[in-house]
Parts: sequence; structure tokens; C-alpha cells
Amino acid sequence: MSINKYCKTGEKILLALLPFWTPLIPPMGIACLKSYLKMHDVEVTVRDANVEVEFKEIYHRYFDALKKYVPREKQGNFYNIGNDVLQNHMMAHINYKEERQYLELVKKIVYQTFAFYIDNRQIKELNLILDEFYTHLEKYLIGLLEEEKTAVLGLTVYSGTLPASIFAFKLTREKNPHIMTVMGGGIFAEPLAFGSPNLDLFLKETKQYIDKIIIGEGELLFLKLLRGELPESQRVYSLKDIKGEILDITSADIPDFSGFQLENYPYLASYTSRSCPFQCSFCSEAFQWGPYRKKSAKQISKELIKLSQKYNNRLFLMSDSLLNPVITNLAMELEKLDTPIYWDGYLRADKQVGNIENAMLWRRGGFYRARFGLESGSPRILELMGKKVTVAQTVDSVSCLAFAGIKTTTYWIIGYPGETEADFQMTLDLIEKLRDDIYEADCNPFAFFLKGQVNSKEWVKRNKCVPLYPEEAKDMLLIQTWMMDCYPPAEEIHRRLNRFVQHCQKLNIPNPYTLRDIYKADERWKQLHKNAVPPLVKFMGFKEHNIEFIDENKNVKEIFLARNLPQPDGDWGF
Ligand code: B12
Repeated sequence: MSINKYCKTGEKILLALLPFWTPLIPPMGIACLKSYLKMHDVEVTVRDANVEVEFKEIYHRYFDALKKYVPREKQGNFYNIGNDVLQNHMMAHINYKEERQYLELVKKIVYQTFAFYIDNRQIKELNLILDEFYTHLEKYLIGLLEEEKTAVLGLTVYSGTLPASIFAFKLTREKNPHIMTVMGGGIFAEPLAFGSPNLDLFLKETKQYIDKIIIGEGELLFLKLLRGELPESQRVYSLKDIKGEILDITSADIPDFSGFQLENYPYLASYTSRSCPFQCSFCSEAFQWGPYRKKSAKQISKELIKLSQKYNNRLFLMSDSLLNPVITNLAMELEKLDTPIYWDGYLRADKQVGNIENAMLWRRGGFYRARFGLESGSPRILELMGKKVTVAQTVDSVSCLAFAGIKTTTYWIIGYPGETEADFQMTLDLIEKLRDDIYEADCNPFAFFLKGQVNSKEWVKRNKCVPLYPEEAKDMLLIQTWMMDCYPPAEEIHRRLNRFVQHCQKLNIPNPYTLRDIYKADERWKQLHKNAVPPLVKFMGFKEHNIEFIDENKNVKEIFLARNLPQPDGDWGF
């Protein structure tokens, strides 16, 4: 039975994630909240609408249509940057009052991302797809709220899911005004960070239909809210309201994934730490989570085994901001397992990564894929970013992991403030040098936020910052995008982004988005690296009892053949 203030007998708390957020892992925020609330006798039901076929189909239809219009040479990494268009368009679509202004705004949104002008007929074709989306969403939500006898609706929100979430909150207020609506999630890390004009405007605009907002870590706050232990007259809560008390992650139970359709996600998820010990200028992790904390390797290992057995998957995406502080100890624990667990996560290219023995240990411990924020090949830009990583460390890190067969997914930032053509060329050159050791290369245009990033304050002090869209767009988008008036300008960033993509294509470095592309990328990896980890399809197969690779990590051997690899004496084998 639920022990909380808001539910009468039979009524439920429903926590959901709405479209669009790729169903790669089951929603971790919800799974952590569910598990914590359960420990305290509060039951919740959960839903991830992103696994519904109809939503997936509409998503693809929107992108297929958009792709037809955008000139090929301007498409960049289409499915990544295209999400910006989709989410802004979706938002304007539910909020506009005057059609002409709306069409003008959509034109600007598309131009901003793809540097081309879409025409009214094309916009109207996209609008029909969005109409269909919202019609379907409405049906889905009404069914859901009824089926689950909802008393509290909590949505976990990212930028990509904000339009659908706003629609859902409004609809709930209209159809079931007694339901308490609560919002939390990753969106408060950046565009809606504390103290930003965006948050002020958002709070004002959503007053009628979002009752409570929880910013940042949610476990303690949500429980207290449900128990009626937070001031009722207040609408927005953060850890400041509980004297900065943070969750003791070592005493929290494993995430609870029951209630999600797990067969739809390639990965399970878990975490070893919260927050980040580093302070890269463009990042918001430390603001979002407060002080850094981690679990012991033994605890994590036990938790991964438990999760793997309970939900029958042995491939994990670790949702830590960074794995560096725990990776070696964790690999040592997991190496002891008879049936391996494979894990994927974010890593910094620091000194310990550029060491073959470490890389081999991690590989034997099941480390499957490193998500490397490499950002730039220019020492000057890395310095400006406060990365505290050298280009030589980047090279060593990527090469060592590739040698061990671990997939190296590399992320690059294009157009960091002050990035010159020469800096950008260094990034292209570095990628070329590392071409066979890079599993995947993906890039993002530099994104600036008035609040939330480590450097926000300094950037605002030094540069003129202006809203990207005109004043009348404010009501349609709810969240403003701000631009810094500095070099390189948006058009140049767009040109570089397209050059980046073409460069990687020429070098045959993939950036897979579909399962078919991943299959091809995994094949390439196997051809390039003797120790390559099993391809993703094998894990999907595992769920159907294909256990061919069950202990393949025990057979990983050190053979010094790789091209870019630092030899144990520190010499380079070119
Ligand atoms: C793992 C991860 C990924 C993975 C998996 C994503 C996926 N599809 O599932 C990958 C690498 C693919 C990825 C990609 C991207 N990501 Co990402 N990612 C993360 C990361 C590191 C962990 C997410 C997570 O599981 N966190 C752990 C859970 C427990 O935290 P949480 O969800 O925030 O939930 C807590 C609170 O927010 C709160 N809460 C959450 N929901 C609710 C609901 C209620 C009702 C309440 C009360 C409280 C509450 O309580 C929870 C427990 O404390 C986060 C950063 C981070 N450390 O959180 C970024 C993050 C979510 N990603 C982000 C971004 C921007 C992206 C990309 C758009 C980047 C890009 N341009 O390519 C893509 C989008 C991909 C997509 N469409 O799926 C941003 C989102 C910010 C935003 N504007 O919404 C984040 C926050 C990073 C950041 N600081 O900027 N990402």
C-alpha cells in the first residue's frame, strides 16, 4: 500500500518518459526514483512511451520528410542535429497563435540547424506529421491516466521530450484537474538551469498546469514531497530546500526496471557514481548533481550481477558522468566473474587510459565501449576548455583501448568560442591519424547556456549574448536559445560540422544511428582489431539464448601489431 499524502486507496503515482528520447536504456531517472520510493513503502507505476511502435514510426516519418528537403551537402550528422529542429518545431506547433509568425519561426529553426530555407509547403507537410503525433499522444495519455487511476503524474523531462511533456501536463489539467502534476529530469541541467531567465519564464508560463517542479537529484525531494514534508505553498524544490542533503548512493537499492518493456532496449543501465570531479568549461554535470560520490567496486559488481540476473541482460550502459575514478577497481572485480558482464560508459582520455596493461585489464573485466569526450585536436582549444588532457594523451588513450578491442566512440565539439580554422584542421588531422582506432566519431556544434555550464558566467561577462529567435518566438518556444557574439559565427560552425562529417566518411569512420549501421560498424571493428568486443547483435541474440560469447573476454591476448600503439618502452610503432 502507498504511504503518501496524495493517493487515496487504489490511486497511483505514475512516472513516465514521453517522446522523443531514444530507447537505448530504460529511463534511469524513473528507475532510481521507483527503487528509492519502494524502499520507503511508496509504490509507483512507470511508462516509457518511446518504445511504442506508433511513436517510433512518426519520428522516422518526420525525419524522412525533412531529409528529402535538406540539400545533401548540408545534412551534417542529420539525426543528431535534426533533433533540435524536431523539438523546437514540436514546441512551436502546440503554442502558436498566429500562423504567419509560426511559419516564419519554423523557417528560422530549420535555417539555424541546416543553413537552408525550407518553404511553406514543406513546413505544412511536416505539420501534418506533427498533427498526427499529437493526436496519437492525446489518445495514449487519456488511456494511460484512466488505466492507471492516476493521482500523481510525474514526468522525467529532457529537451527532446519537453514539447510532449508540456502537451501532457496541459491535457491532464484539462481532463483530470485533480491529478497533481510534477516535473523533474535532465533538462534542468542546462536550458532550464537555476537562475536562468529561461527558468523564470518557464515557471510563469507553466503555472496553470505544472504543480510541482523538482530540480536536480530527485530521490530525497520526491519522497519528502509525497509525504507532505516540504512546504506546500512552494512550487519549485531543489536540494537547497533540504539543506543540501544529498543521496547516500551506497545505501540506495539497485534501480528498479520492473514495469518497463525491457526487450525493447539493447542495454540495461546502472551507475557507480554521481556528479563529476572535473570542471570542463562547457559542462554542467557538477552543477546538476552537487558533490561527487562513488560506490565501492565490490558493491557495484554485486549490483551489476543482481541486475543482470534479474532482468536477463549482460550489457550495461553506465550512466555516470565519468567512469575514470572507478574503472580499474571495477574491472578487477568483474574480471573474476565466470559469466562476464559487459559495460559501456563515459571516459576521459587521461594518463591511466593510455596504458596498455590497463586497457587489457578493462577489456578482460568486460569494458565494452568507451564514450570519449575528446572534443578537439587543438592543444589551445583543449586548454581553453579546461580539459586538462593533452593531444598525446588522447592518441595514447584511443590507441590502447582500440588495441584491447574496446569500441571507441569519440565525441567532438565544433566551433568552441575562439576555434580558428587552424584549430579545426588539427581536429581533422587527429581524426585522420587515429582513423583505424576510432570506432565511431560524432560531433556537436558548441552549445552555450546563460547558466549551468562551468564557464557560463565568464562567457556572459566577456561577450554580448543575444536570443537567437525574435521576441515573438518566446511564447511559442517557452525556452530561448542564446547566442554569444564571438568567432566562429553560426554559419561557419555549420560549414565545419559538414566538413567534419565528410572527412569521417572519406576515412570510412562510421557514425551509426540505426541497428543496420551498428552491425556494419561492428564488422569493421572486428576486421581492424583482433581483440574486438562481441558485436551488439550478439547481445540482442543473448536474450534469445545465444550464449556463444559467454566467456570470450577470458581469451583476450596481447599481440603487439597495432599501428598507433605505444609500445611498453614508450616508443611508437608507426
Ligand atoms: C547516459 C546518457 C546518455 C546516453 C543514453 C541516452 C538515452 N537515450 O537513454 C547517450 C550517450 C546515448 C546520450 C545521448 C544524448 N544525451 Co545524454 N546523458 C546521459 C547521462 C550521462 C546519464 C543519464 C542518466 O541516466 N542519468 C541518471 C539518472 C538517475 O538521472 P536523471 O535522469 O537526471 O534523474 C534524476 C533527476 O533528474 C530527478 N528526476 C528525473 N526525472 C524525474 C521526474 C520526477 C517526477 C522527479 C520528481 C524527479 C526526477 O531524479 C532522478 C534521480 O536523482 C546524462 C547526464 C547525467 N549524469 O545524468 C546525459 C544527459 C541526459 N544527456 C544530455 C544530452 C543533451 C544528450 C544528447 C542530446 C547529446 C547529443 N547532442 O547528442 C543525446 C541525445 C540522445 C537521445 N536522443 O537519446 C543532457 C540532457 C540535457 C537536456 N537539455 O535535456 C544530459 C543531462 C547531459 C547534460 N548535462 O547536458 N546520453
